[in-house]
This record gives sequence, C-alpha cells and structure tokens, in this order.
Amino acid sequence: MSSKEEILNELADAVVGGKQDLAVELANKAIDEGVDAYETIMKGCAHGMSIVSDKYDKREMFVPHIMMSARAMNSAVEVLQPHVNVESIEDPGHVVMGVAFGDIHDIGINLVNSLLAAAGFNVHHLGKDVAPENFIEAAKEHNADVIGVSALMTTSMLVMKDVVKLTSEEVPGVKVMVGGGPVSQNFCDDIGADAYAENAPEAIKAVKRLVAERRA
Ligand code: B12
Repeated sequence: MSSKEEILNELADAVVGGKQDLAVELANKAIDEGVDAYETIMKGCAHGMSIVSDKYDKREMFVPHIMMSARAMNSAVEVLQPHVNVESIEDPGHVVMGVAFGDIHDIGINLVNSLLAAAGFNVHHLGKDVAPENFIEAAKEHNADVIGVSALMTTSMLVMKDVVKLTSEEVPGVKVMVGGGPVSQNFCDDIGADAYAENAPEAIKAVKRLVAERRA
C-alpha cells in the first residue's frame, strides 16, 4: 500500500511526463485508497501542470510535451471529478465560461471548469475563440450568475473589456470574472470586471463570492 504523499507525487510526475495511462491508474489508486479526490486533483494533477508551465518558461520543456501533459491531466481529472464531495446547495449557480475571441489556449480553463463542476456549479462551457456576443447570448439562455473569460495572450485579453461592456448593457447584474496568464487584478480593475483569480482554486472562491453577491 502506498502512502498518500507517494500517490500524489507519482501522479504529479505522471502528468509532467505526459504518461496518460499511468496518470489514470494513479487517479484510480487514489480513489481506491481513500485519498480525497479534490486534494488529488490539486496536489497531483494541477501541481504537475504547474511544474510543466515552469519548465516551459525555463525552456526545459516544449509545446508537444505540454500537450501530452495536458492530456494526462485531463484524463486523470475525468476519473477524479465524480468523486469530489459536492456541496449540497440546491442551486449553486450557473457559470458561462469561455476563452476570449482570437485565443485557442484552453488547458487552463478546462482545469477551472472541472473544479467548478466538481464544486457543484452548473458550468456552460462555450469553448475557445468565443466572440463577446456569444457570451451574452449564453448568459441569457442559461440565466447565468457569472460569465468567466479566459485569455492567455496580451492581444486576446483586450476582448475582455468588450465582454464587460456588453454585459452591463445587455445583462446588467451578471458578474464577470477574468483569468489567464497575462491577466492581473490591476487589469481586472481597469476594465471594470467583477473578479480576477490567479488559479483554479481561487476561481472557485471567486465564483462563490460573486453568486452570493448577485443573489443578495
Ligand atoms: C500550451 C500552449 C499553447 C498550445 C495551446 C493548446 C491548448 N489547447 O490550450 C498551442 C501550441 C496551440 C499554442 C498556440 C499559440 N500560442 Co501558446 N502557449 C502555450 C503555453 C506553453 C502553456 C499555456 C498553458 O496551458 N498553461 C498551463 C495552464 C494550466 O495554465 P493557465 O492557462 O495559465 O491557467 C491557469 C490560470 O491562468 C487560471 N485561469 C485560466 N483561465 C482562467 C479563466 C478564469 C475566468 C479564471 C478566473 C482563471 C483562469 O487557472 C488556470 C489553472 O490554475 C504558454 C506559455 C505559458 N507558460 O503559459 C504559451 C503562450 C500562452 N502562447 C503564446 C503564443 C504567442 C501562442 C501562439 C500565437 C503561437 C504562434 N505563433 O502560433 C499560438 C496562439 C494561437 C491562438 N490564436 O490562440 C504566448 C502568448 C504571449 C502573449 N503574452 O501574448 C505564450 C505565453 C508563450 C510565450 N511565452 O510566448 N500555445
């Protein structure tokens, strides 16, 4: 029998190494041995992915490796997500999520979406390269509490400003949350968005706060 730390470290290593089958095997092992599923996602999968991003920045890893790591991470998260203890809130809130127009980076937002769904939120994911009007349409259709926009490029992050403007004109009261590599709290304040979060766990906290504010 392996210790919890061993399983989490091995899972993080499997993500870093892009070993999909091993990552799935370790995710199943974590469940079998009673390791908390949320902790396994954060300390195994997400931790592995943050090592990968650091290695990319230091030019120790390249894009093909990152794609293999993301695939391994997503497969492990798929195994773990149904085991996360969902809070028993009757209607925890509807969140429309998407990657800003012109941007196809979706590894990070997929991680945020998995944790939001695991936390019990109704997530309506619009995918990547989403025009501002499509966020608004979806917010109307799903009676959204929060719109979440992701951008990984300094060009596409500018689209967030249009989403904020259209939201206040067409669906006033709906909250806008922004995130992704180049985005910061300062940028969030500048464009008048309601929340910024640096990573997936912080995004969950932000959505909880925004839903509560909207319904207050
Ligand atoms: C993987 C990758 C790709 C993959 C994307 C695959 C995919 N399906 O996502 C591919 C190869 C396709 C790609 C393409 C390009 N890429 Co690229 N890519 C990356 C890379 C290496 C990793 C990004 C990543 O996945 N990180 C891991 C995840 C887990 O982290 P994350 O996204 O930051 O997400 C976390 C948080 O930010 C937050 N978060 C994310 N979204 C949201 C949303 C909300 C609402 C909230 C609250 C929080 C939140 O939570 C997440 C989890 O904790 C980065 C470099 C880097 N170090 O970031 C470059 C990078 C983003 N790419 C870059 C560029 C330039 C490009 C290309 C233009 C290259 C080219 N010339 O073709 C194209 C863009 C095409 C397009 N139109 O979008 C630049 C952007 C530069 C800039 N500042 O504008 C970067 C920074 C590389 C660099 N240093 O130059 N890329």
